[in-house]
Amino acid sequence: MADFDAIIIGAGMSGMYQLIRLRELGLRVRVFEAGTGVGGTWYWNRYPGARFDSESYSYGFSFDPELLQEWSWSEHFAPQPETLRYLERVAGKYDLHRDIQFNAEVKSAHRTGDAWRVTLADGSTHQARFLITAIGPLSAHTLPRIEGIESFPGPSFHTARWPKDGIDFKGKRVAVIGTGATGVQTIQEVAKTAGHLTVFQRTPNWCAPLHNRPITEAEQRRIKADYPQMFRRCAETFACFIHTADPRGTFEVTKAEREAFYEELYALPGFGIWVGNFRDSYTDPAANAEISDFIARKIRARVKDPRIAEMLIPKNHGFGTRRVPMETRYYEVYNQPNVELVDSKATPITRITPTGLSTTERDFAFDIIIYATGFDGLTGAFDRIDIRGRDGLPLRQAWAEGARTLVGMLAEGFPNMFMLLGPHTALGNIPRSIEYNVEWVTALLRHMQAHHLTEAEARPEAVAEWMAHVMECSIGLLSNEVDSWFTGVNKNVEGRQTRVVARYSGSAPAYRARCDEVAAGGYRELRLA
Ligand code: NA7
Repeated sequence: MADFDAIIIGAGMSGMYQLIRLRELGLRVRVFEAGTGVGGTWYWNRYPGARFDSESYSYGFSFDPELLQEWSWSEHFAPQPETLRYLERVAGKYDLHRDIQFNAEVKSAHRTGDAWRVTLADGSTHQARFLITAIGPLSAHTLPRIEGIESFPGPSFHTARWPKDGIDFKGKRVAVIGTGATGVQTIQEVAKTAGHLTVFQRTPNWCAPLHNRPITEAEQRRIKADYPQMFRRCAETFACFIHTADPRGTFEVTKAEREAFYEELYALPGFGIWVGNFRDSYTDPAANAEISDFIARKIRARVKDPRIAEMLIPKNHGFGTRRVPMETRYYEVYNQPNVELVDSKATPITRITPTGLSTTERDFAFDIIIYATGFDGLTGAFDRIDIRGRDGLPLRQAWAEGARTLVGMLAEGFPNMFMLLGPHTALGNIPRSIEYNVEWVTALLRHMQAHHLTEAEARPEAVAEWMAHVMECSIGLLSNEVDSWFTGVNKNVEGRQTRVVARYSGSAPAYRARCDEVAAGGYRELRLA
């Protein structure tokens, strides 16, 4: 059995950065990664049209000033291949590959004595004092629970398992199932070349324009000169984006001013329309109705067929209460003669067939089927590994009634297990949270080294207090009243049918302040031995 000081599961951005930091502590580290390369989300999600919705320069790593100057993003919202190249470049620069084992899917991680024993799909076993999960909040992809999926002989893929060689849609009959952020990006790209595209939409989402464009040379110089200020701003905003809520309430301005502000936001690149809106947009139903009505009017103006426009306007939730897919001419796709929209709520898909699929209404013939059906969010990736803590306690059992954590990074009963993007950490512009969490875990390990401590575990009373805070933060959010991965719902997964408080919805600065407080107080919330 191989021995390490720390095992990291996953070589996405969090696993990569954690490896860099743990090396600095002089630890012997091994990263196990199921894929054949680094990049995590950006390794797996190669579907057509995959790209950032965060401004590229606000998304990259901030810890290496030299890298910031060396790397030039080509677009304001970079496409997936560029992001993957960027992460491969980081891996090359820091020679990360020598500590990463690829094609290494972790099947189980058991706390045995004072070590974590990790077993891979190939049956090999490895152990380490520390276990760090870098498995991502949106990595456990889910196919729909529809009979006959195996019977379709043509190319058919979940968007998060897209083939490296890509797929040619030219002249093909293509189905896309799902209209979340991924489906929207996929649809607008596939529609460009497909002979015929049929979109199966169960729930429409409120989408807003991304306004992507290339970064000019002058902008590039400005971006590079401005990095320290830009990252400082991301550290101050609610969700680590460059955008943050407008301090005004929706009804504190006149109707004309409100309309002008919405127009301004709609014309702005990126998430401004979502996270830069009036402060009460997602807590006050009347305020939410205003912005929802504005976006509905935009959809009606952009989609020629009024019947299709109504199908695309959400009726069961307001704007921004689910993840807002960002789009580039998405609505105009439905004006194309080669594109058809099917209401999968009215006429659900009943079966995938050898020639396509059937709904309650009719049979469809396809050459290619694309499943843009999302992920078992936040805790799904944990469920897929048999994790057992002290006294053989399965994590699935400990979290049967919902995840319980201390600052999202530790769990009672699971000593020396640190979760980089566990449930109840601040998310938003995720790399900003990754960097913070990696540095917090690294500081804890440094503290343990300095004090000759070998074991850290969350105290039950500290977990209870943190969970009470998590619950408190979620009170009054309109997003609580909607099914989505925000509320832990995935209709394709057993046990994920009802809404729970699945995520931390306080501000990132408040989250970090609490974590800083734990560190500054000498980790009293942890049992250290
Ligand atoms: P999402 O946002 O969870 O979207 C999944 C989509 O798939 C959504 O439209 C679902 O409809 C649809 N879906 C799932 N199962 C079915 C079945 N059986 N029939 C029809 N339609 C179905 O996942 P994404 O990948 O788009 O985005 C996830 C996150 O990744 C995103 O928030 C970004 O942060 C990046 P539903 O809404 O459940 O009715």
